[in-house]
Amino acid sequence: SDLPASGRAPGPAVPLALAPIRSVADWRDAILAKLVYALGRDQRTASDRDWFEALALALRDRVVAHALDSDDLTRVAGHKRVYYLSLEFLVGRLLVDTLTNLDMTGLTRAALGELGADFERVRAAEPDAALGNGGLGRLAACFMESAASLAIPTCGYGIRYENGLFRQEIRNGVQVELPEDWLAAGNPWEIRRPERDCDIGFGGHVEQVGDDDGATRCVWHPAELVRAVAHDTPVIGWRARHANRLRLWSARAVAPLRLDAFNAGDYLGAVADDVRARSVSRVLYPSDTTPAGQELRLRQEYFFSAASLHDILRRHLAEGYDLSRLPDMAAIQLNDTHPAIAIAEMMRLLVDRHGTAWNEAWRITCGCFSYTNHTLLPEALETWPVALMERLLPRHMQIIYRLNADHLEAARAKGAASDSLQASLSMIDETQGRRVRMGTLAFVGSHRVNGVSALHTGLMRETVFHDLHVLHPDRITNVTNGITFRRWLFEANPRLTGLLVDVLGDAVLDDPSVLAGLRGLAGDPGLRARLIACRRANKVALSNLVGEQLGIGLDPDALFDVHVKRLHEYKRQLLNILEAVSLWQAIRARPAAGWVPRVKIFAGKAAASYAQARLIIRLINDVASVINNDPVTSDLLKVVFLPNFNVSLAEIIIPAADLSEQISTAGMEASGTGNMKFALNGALTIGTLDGANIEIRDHVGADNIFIFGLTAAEVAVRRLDGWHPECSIVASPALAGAIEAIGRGTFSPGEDTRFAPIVDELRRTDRFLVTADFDSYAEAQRRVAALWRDRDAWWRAAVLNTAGMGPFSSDRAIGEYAEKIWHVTGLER
Ligand code: GLS
Repeated sequence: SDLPASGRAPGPAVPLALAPIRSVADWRDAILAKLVYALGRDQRTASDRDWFEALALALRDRVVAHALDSDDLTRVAGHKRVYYLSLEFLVGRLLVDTLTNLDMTGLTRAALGELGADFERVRAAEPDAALGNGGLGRLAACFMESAASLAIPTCGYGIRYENGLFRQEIRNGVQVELPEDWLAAGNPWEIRRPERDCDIGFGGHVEQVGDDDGATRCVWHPAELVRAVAHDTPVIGWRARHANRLRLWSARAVAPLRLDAFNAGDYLGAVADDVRARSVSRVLYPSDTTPAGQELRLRQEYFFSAASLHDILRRHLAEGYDLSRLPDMAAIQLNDTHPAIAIAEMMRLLVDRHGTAWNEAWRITCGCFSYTNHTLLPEALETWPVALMERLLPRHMQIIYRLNADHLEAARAKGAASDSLQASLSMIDETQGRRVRMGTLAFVGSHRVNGVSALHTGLMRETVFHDLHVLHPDRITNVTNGITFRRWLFEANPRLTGLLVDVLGDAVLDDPSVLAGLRGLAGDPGLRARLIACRRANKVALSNLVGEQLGIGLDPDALFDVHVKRLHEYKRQLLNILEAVSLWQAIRARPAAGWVPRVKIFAGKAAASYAQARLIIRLINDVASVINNDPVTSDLLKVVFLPNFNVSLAEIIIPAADLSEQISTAGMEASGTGNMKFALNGALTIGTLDGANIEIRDHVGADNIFIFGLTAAEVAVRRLDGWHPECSIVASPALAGAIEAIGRGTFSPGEDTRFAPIVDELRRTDRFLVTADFDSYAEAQRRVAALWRDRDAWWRAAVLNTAGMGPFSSDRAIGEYAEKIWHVTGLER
């Protein structure tokens, strides 16, 4: 038959595709209709938020039409789909993203103008969706946008947290965490999909039942069910080529109200089940920290993994395919180990529910799954206590035992038979109580496992996954991270984008490799003058924000030296602030020595329970208040800590940066993606040979980046050879002076022990080798200052940075996943 497996005739996909908007008046009327008829508001009294909502609804109509169309084409073509399972999607605002990709920004400015609304204020009225912690979550959001832009049929699956990452305030220098209620006024982008809801079990017991043919199978009887409630956000690709969806699950009780209890006057008891169920999607778990709230976290992981797999199998079967064909039709990417339990769930569904034979089920599972590792930090490698797993997911624990037995048997057959090798390869860690190693489960159940930069992938093979790698030498592969240029260049930096289009033509908007054409213009004085003007305007905008928020006046002609990311000791904000203290001391000693005026800008959140990181935030703020008020240095050095770092703030800060701080202890930052955003926008990097910094150096040229410090190999040696931080401190008067000032209470008058935990860590253990790298870092900062004085040389380097960043587009990264891991292509129209 000519009919595809779906049984549907190919044809014009969506009868409801909307007619293109041809005029400002059309678009104005469409927005106004939403304001009046969907929201019930009056144009004369509408707030910025009302206009945002009306505009988002009008845009959503258009995006949804594309999504339905893309869906239909995918189904009719029998095209493979990608499923991206991620506990985090750090989406940020969607308005400008959508306008950019639909090419409707100019039209919208004009239409809102006719309606008496201000585009910039309407844009700012959108809450920033912070359903993630940092790089890992933002990568997932960039990947969703790139997959849509490349027309790769993809569905992202995650949790619709009611409260995303906390809102940070700084009070008297101290981080205060407040809930971020981004959904308080509703979310116009999303669409409820009640027909996709499903119930997810927890706890209970497993029963063996005999089949007619004498075989037995297992039936799990959960003690508790939680309903997974589906919400879709359409994701439109560049130039509206294709649209995908992000399906986020929220949790509620299957029976949200016990009417008998309510009628008896027990109002709390009547909703207790619902409150308990809803806690599963209440808050984003602070993953950058130590184990706490363990059970809730495991519940979250299983909840969204199981709901997503249920949805994937439902779609596959509804389209008329046999389960044996699942690997041809579905690529399931595990974004870190958080969804790794999906591997056991897939086996359960296939074997227990669909009666698939064990070995065939395993073939299907491994054929579908692949896993990305995002960190080698031991505290971040997930393991779950066996006892907890047995209680919460009894059938999954049985499945893991059997998978582990098969896996260890296969290892033995390949010669990995010694007790120590078997213990290291096992899915069960017996060294600290019995715990399930989710990384091992993910590795064994995937046909491909990838790291996120060349260095990181190499370290995976050599360290954490060494023994598994020997067993499966072809499994680990590298896909260096990328960023979407639509958001991080076109939207965040329209000035630079306009300039690039003038110089390189429109092609630069579609093909990042065109950026390389800038290399030939690196010495061009005309280009340089325009770049300087554009950077200066961005710096003025950031200075205005700093003035409004903190009351600190900045000189936009100073060097803006920027360190923004999560607060973590390995990211070494401490190294930066120590150098700032030492610089301040040096300027005070010789104020007239021709210093380059500098503004050190910090932003980032610390996990609430991470005391040392919180103390580093305090130190930065306390140093800032002393330095910023010192009349001797105030024209030459300022320190700024901008509160509540999020995607939207990053979009303002990054285009205004001259210098990008990427100074993690080598071997610890898996890739970094902030490093890419800054370099693309023409900031020069000061950084260690860590993560993707190495590849950035290779692409922008070693002369155009300030590399310093120990290499990953040298760090490993240092840690083994009994090095003591006191040796580095004694050898460096500048470092000793800075630590001494902090320890003496220079920045904490009346409380000289405030920073004792920091000073003690530096003097006694210094696990992140801050003291070992200090002199090298300070020397690199002097190279920075020297280059800054040579304006031609600085701007030449800046041009070469932007010119070299084409390969760091997330389109390239997604293209590699598609080819090497997912075996899928873009959908042809
Ligand atoms: C992270 C790494 O720490 C980053 O280096 C990396 O860029 C990011 C995306 O791959 O993943 N891992 C993690 O747990 N959080 C991250 O940001």
